[in-house]
Amino acid sequence: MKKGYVEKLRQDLIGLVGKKLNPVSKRYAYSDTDLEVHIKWRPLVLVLGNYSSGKSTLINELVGCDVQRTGQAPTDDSFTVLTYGESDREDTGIVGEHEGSHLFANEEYPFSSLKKYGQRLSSHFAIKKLNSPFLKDLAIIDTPGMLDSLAERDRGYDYQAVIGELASMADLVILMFDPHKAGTIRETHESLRKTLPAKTFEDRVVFVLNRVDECGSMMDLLRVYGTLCWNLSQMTGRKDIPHIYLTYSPECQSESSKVQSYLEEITSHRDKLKDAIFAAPRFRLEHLMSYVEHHGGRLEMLTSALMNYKHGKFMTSLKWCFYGVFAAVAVALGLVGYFYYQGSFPNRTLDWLMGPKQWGLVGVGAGSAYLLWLILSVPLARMKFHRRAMLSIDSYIKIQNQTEQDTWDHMKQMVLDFLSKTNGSFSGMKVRRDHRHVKGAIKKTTKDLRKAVSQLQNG
Ligand SMILES: Nc1nc2c(ncn2[C@@H]2O[C@H](COP(=O)(O)OP(=O)(O)OP(=O)(O)O)[C@@H](O)[C@H]2O)c(=O)[nH]1
Ligand SMILES: [Mg+2]
Repeated sequence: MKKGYVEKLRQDLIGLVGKKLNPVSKRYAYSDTDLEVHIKWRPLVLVLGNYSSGKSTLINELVGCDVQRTGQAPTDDSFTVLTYGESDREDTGIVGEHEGSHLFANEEYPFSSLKKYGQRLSSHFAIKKLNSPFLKDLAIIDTPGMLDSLAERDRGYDYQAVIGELASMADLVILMFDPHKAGTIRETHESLRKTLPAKTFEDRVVFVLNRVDECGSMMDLLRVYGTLCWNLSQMTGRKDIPHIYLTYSPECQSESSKVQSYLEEITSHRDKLKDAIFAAPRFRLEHLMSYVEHHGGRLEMLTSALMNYKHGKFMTSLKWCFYGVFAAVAVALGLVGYFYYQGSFPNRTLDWLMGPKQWGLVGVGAGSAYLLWLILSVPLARMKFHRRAMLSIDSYIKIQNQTEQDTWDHMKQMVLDFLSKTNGSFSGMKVRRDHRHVKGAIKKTTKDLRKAVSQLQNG
């Protein structure tokens, strides 16, 4: 019943994103793929970490068979998506396998946006279908181990950007370290920070210090743990330390560490980590909510900046139309004065008012002056406004906190691109309508999902 309820909610939400957010996203070139693509597939767990930190070993343990290669040196330079596949086989094993190009082209999967990273990535991306019961409710992605930043550049595709995109689709991100390299992932952390919604970052990212059996003693473990904490606080700029799971693989545990008593205290961490991974599908609703809030919030800011631009432009035009009235009145007065001194205006008031020829001339003179003013000055003023707005676009949006500042930093270039592409000529009414749609979608999602989440929590 719970499953059906969550599934229906999920479908409703995907429909809402497709109907309300997607057209807006496409119109302003916010995303080149449909927004709902990222949320329509199954719950996802992304495993990241240094090379040889034990990512593949953990995954093999979870799925119950040796599906991923493991080894001491950097072993795996590919992304592998492991998902469920039906089979009559009794034992757990691979029942289907495809290359990246198949995955990126197939609409069933959420990875089409990765196509833009080119052939190098697609030849280093694969999907394996396994008949493992663990994968019935979620898919898990094994990633190439992180290298130092110099070596990262040789991969032939933007590794950090790919990590960012995958992380934004994932319901849970496991960040794995090992005692030998406790904290060499500053860039990855930065790309996660940039792509994951700030509000859910803490819930979604799980830190793991793996291979702790290799520490040798409690003192060494404390030293490594301290180094990792220090590095994390340097990366996050925060003094509070996130929860870190201290784990090791019982299968790979070295003989010498089996007699070490310090490991007894932490044997339960491996199971707790597995429980957290098993629970990933439960984060799906929160993830969907934050997904809509995150992208909706960005689109709301984009449309709001464009609305403010349009308003500023309208006010500038109005101001110059109004100045034109002065110009017309000045011309009219000039003509009246001219005729008066020429003596062509009769002195008597009544005749003066009745003199159609002069009035006609004054009217036509003032009207033409007004038209000429409009033709010359208003477009010039609008052009000047556009140029100035492009330089001072920051003033078109009100920023109240750091989160809004981050959102704006991300959206600013998109606003500028749209303005320069359209040269500032776009329908203000359409932007206002889009803004309303986005706000409506966010409101409905948060209301429906908050209710659903609290109902589910209360059983
Ligand atoms: N002692 C010990 N060895 C481990 C543990 N986990 C993994 N290993 C070993 O460490 C080596 C690297 O493990 P992998 O699972 O291949 O590591 P990885 O993170 O997938 O490495 P890359 O794919 O190269 O990024 C292998 O030889 C494993 O047997 C552990 O908890 N303790
Ligand atoms: Mg591996």
